[in-house]
Amino acid sequence: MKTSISLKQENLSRLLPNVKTPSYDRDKVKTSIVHIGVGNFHRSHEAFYTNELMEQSGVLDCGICGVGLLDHDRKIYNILKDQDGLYTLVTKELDGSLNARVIGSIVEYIFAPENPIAVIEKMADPDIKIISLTITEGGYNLNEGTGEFDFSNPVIVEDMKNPMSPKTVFGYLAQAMKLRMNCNSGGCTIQSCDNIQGNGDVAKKSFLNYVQKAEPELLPWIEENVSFPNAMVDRITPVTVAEDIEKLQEKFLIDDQWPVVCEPFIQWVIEDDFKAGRPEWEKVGVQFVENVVPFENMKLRLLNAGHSVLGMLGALHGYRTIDQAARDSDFKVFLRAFMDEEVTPTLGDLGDINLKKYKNSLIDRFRNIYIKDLIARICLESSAKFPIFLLPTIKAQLKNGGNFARAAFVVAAWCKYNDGIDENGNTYAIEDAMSNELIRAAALSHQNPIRFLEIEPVFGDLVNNKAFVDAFLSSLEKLRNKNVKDCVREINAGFNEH
Ligand code: CS2
Repeated sequence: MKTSISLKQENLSRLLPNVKTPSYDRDKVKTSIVHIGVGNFHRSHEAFYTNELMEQSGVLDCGICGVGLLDHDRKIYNILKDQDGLYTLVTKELDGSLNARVIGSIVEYIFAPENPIAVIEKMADPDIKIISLTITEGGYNLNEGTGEFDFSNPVIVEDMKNPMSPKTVFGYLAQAMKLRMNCNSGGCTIQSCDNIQGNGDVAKKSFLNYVQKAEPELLPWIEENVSFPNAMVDRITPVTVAEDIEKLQEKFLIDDQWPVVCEPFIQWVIEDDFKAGRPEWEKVGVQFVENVVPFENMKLRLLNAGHSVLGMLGALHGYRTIDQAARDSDFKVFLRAFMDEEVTPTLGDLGDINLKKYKNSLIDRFRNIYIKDLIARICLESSAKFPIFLLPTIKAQLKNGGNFARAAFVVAAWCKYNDGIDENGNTYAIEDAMSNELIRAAALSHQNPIRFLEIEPVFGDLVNNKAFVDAFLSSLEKLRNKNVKDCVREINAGFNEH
């Protein structure tokens, strides 16, 4: 048996010919992007596009310096250090074939808890033109109900007290912007890569709120010198499991401690508003547009909410992966009707986009049996996801007098999900920053169902909307008396697939 080769710069030339490796000289790469949150998604998306750009254009001034702010980032820090910043990206095609390529665009990494000053100085370096973020939907520290920045968050309180040893992204950005201003490093772009409606606007709002209290004298400089483009980001990137690591060893003879696997599909649509220039990502398929809103709405309300639909229904039924739920004919009909009848009317004018084709492609992507996207991944942090993915559809449909029965049913399914037990009696953990509140509200809802909608940071004032409350209550009652499949079949009855 052939032995596998450790992924390292010096070993790249020994890898099998079917593995694509960076052909550009990584020693010549100049860093101009700092990225906070080097998770799987960053590695399958921005780092991938940037690798492709350097590969195709030979222009090497857009290297990435990764930054980890959280203790759990120590793992990726150690691995990337060990592997010279290299990792393998494996795309799983619809026919089950695998493509492996080694990504070389991350050329530096700083682990912030070990060296906060180095992070601040790096972000303030005049060569850095973009600070990009994947800090998750919940990472922007806004209360969904009130829309206000949460200054009571203990880590924010700490950052305000100890500005030079920050813990949060806001504390770091504030100090970095201060240094940029004082050293005349020039403006830059803060680019959110999270799945949020108006992610640039949200990043701006959160950051300026923080700065207004923490470093108010900085505000005019930031207003003038920093841009926050909105963007839609897309690539389904599941959690890496042990089997992925083993497959890579067997099939490609690569020993990679943390490869990334993902679907072949990729999309990035960005508002072209970069204060200090940007890589020519359009050369590798990134779309630059004036208005990203239609793309965002379409993706968040169809793909991400579609995931939540399959995730919640699938979890109650006892499925483990999204493809299982998407291949269930009852859930499939439910999902399609949700997309067509409830989401589509809220999307407005989408210009040239062929929506029917987009929806069909989503169903195919969800059904990819090789991706094995865990339902547990989809359901985690739902308290941050529902307000972005699903509730806007309900609110828009309430406003327009449209149908939202299926969306309300999914909210009720989420309530039941928080009981932590599926219909086969298997228990699971509720992984959510608000898990205590969710579990408690779900428990109370057995006596008093409306208690779940009283979680104000999630639902805001939806609890006062009679039509929505009625739809939620009747759905929850059904779900507590019948299994989810029977409920779904009942809802599906009468709907003809287009
Ligand atoms: C998923 C997303 O987290 C979720 O619930 O819907 O991570 C999704 O896979 C990506 O946004 C795809 O681009």
